[in-house]
Amino acid sequence: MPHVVIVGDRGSGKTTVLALLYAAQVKSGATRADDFRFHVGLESLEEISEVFQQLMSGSFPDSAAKEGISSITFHMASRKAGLGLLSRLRSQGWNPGASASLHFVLLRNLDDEMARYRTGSSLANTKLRDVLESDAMIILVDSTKLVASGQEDPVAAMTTYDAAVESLVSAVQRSRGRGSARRFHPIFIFSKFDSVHKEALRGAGLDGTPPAVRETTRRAAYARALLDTNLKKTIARITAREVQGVRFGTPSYFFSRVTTEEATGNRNERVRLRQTQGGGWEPDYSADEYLALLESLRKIAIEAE
Ligand SMILES: Nc1nc2c(ncn2[C@@H]2O[C@H](COP(=O)(O)OP(=O)(O)OP(=O)(O)O)[C@@H](O)[C@H]2O)c(=O)[nH]1
Ligand SMILES: [Mg+2]
Repeated sequence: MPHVVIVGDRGSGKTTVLALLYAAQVKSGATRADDFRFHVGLESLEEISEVFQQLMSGSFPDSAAKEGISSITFHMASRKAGLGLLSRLRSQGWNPGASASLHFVLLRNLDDEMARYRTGSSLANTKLRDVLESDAMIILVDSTKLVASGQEDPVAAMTTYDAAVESLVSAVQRSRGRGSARRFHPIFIFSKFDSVHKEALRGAGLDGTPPAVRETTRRAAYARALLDTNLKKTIARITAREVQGVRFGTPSYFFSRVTTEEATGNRNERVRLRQTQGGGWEPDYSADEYLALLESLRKIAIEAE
């Protein structure tokens, strides 16, 4: 089964992103019931349902749930697969070529893990092989930590994180044989983009709204304007194509936003809910981004299988 490694600093929004990815699958399953279905592997069902329910009741994942998820499996199936009406008529059923499973491995405390890795011991609490053999890496970028060019702080969390991600990517490169046919897909998710500092955007000459999912080129330029300053080493590593024979897929970029209601008195910051077309409720989040992310994950899974 293909593996996706999710890396992110402590508190960078990993659990929230997973819960929103789950929410997007629920949405996708509900609105395209005929074409799409998914389920979560039994071993992670309870944990993901819990954080999902917390979001649905307006809260961010609580610290009890936070400790839970270190790996999760999503199974996705589609009847469409872009194969057109003919094949649909022919098969009249679920298209095996369009079903995909993905195993996600979460790496927290990346800095500690990499320090341990460099001293020769295996990545703590994780299946080292899953990480090194992964097909894709989701690199979480905590948008609240982004700074403008010239404002970089050599001891800031983002700088440390950049070095840790870069060394993880190069560990993946080293572990692959020369000329390995499998592609490795870097995926950047800007978490908490609703709370990005205006100065970071202004400093990069960007406005507050990233170009739409379909505008691939403009969108990449927008993301790179932020990453070239904030994740220099990682970007340099990933754009040095085919180093040691590893083929990198074109990086993709997604922006995760949640509408929040400010903390008041004894109440924590809340996630705003909105009504869905069907009359139900869902968190007010960047659903388009997540549906696009799901689609690209599905493609990666199919390519890898
Ligand atoms: N405004 C805003 N805040 C967010 C968002 N996502 C996460 N947060 C905040 O960041 C905190 C941590 O989010 P989590 O999803 O628990 O982060 P994590 O990376 O799983 O944290 P650990 O598992 O403790 O490392 C939340 O409690 C929220 O306060 C977001 O999209 N927008
Ligand atoms: Mg967490």
